[in-house]
Amino acid sequence: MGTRKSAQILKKAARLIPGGVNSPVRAFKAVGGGPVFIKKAKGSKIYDVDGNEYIDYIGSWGPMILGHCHPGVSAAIKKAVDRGTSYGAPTELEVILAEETVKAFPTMDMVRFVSSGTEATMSALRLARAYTKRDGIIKFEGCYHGHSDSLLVKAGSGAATLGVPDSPGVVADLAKHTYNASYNDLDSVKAIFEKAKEGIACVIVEGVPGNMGVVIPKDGFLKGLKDMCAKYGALLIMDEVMSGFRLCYGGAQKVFKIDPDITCLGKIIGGGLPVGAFGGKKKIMEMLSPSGPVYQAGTLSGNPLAMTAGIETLKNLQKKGTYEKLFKSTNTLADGLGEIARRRGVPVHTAVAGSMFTVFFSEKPVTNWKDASGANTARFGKYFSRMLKSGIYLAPSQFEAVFMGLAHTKDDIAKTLEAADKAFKGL
Ligand code: KE4
Repeated sequence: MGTRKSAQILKKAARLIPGGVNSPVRAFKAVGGGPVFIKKAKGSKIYDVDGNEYIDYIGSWGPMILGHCHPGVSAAIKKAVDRGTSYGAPTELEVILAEETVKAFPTMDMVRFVSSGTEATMSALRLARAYTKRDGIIKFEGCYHGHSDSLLVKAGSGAATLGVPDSPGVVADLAKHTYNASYNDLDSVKAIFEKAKEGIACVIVEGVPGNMGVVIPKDGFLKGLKDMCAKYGALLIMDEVMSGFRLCYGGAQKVFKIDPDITCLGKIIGGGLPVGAFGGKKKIMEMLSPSGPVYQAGTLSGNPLAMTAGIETLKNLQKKGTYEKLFKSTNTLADGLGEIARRRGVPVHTAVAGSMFTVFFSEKPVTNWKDASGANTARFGKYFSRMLKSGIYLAPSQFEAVFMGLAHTKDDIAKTLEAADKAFKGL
């Protein structure tokens, strides 16, 4: 049916909203062409304003693990609306979701809700700096933790040198306190701990990276980070905004048996409404205002509709067989795509973590940003566009993930593999 209406709306949108979008990755810049504007979604499908139907593997970048318009979640939100949309005052709903959250993530004694993953990681950094009375932070090249200034910082000339802003507007004086190590390389972390003149407050790491594409932690890497943090008196912050509830009902820390000092959550915990969270040990969390001196706040933090969506989503995720079903469909699709690529003579490397995966257009395995950035992004762009034309809605970037949901059916997977067989041909 073409995408004429999307193109028309984009023209108007671009006059009013930078790039016509409210989050850059949605603009399709990495793959060319213009974005399709969405009109509605249901289950595993998403529909654009021209009436095209797509099988949706973005799922709002992770939150829609139950599928769009899940009947239980939608009904609960509709009922909640009639009780009011926001009070700016405490509600029992926040306590219910807090209880559920610390039950799912027993490494947390307490949790604070915010409205995005960015807010969660930004606040976690402030808390770690206050708790340790140190300014330095270590992150990993290729990992993304939202757009707060200290985290929009790339490696300087060498891994152990001061960070430099990864975006104009990030103050160099702040960026220099952020150090970038190489993922899966404990020596690069040790070098920073040893060389950084200032003390390191924390190491922040994605539970399983999904923002350079999915990259699997090598055996012992995460444990090594935890041990190194203990040795140097730094906190380990595990950013599970993407991996939490996606790798299992307890995130990467449950899969890899890691005990982080602070965990950040988002996406799924809001069931499609704006929720982020950060939580950790009592002695750290109690430093947060109003119990302690570390200020952090938010008008819509703990919003009753968002809490309702989160509670309902987590309730459904605990149903028997949920993750077995998710993992089965994830592996069926990931293996199928790898098989087709091989048959079509296209070198790919597939990385699967729970119910998310990435097909890297790479001749070799991807273990860090250096490997990932060597992927053939032009070939990915062609693949993406061909799949979109066949009604398959993938993340418009090689450095993102496929998010499987419970609403994806065997028929969806068959149709996706059929489309892939055509897309890989002559790629
Ligand atoms: P938000 O502020 O977008 O809610 O969360 C930031 C964030 C923090 N930590 C991790 C591990 C994340 O993946 C994210 C956000 N993920 C991207 C997808 N790669 C969101 C999509 C977008 O930016 O539009």
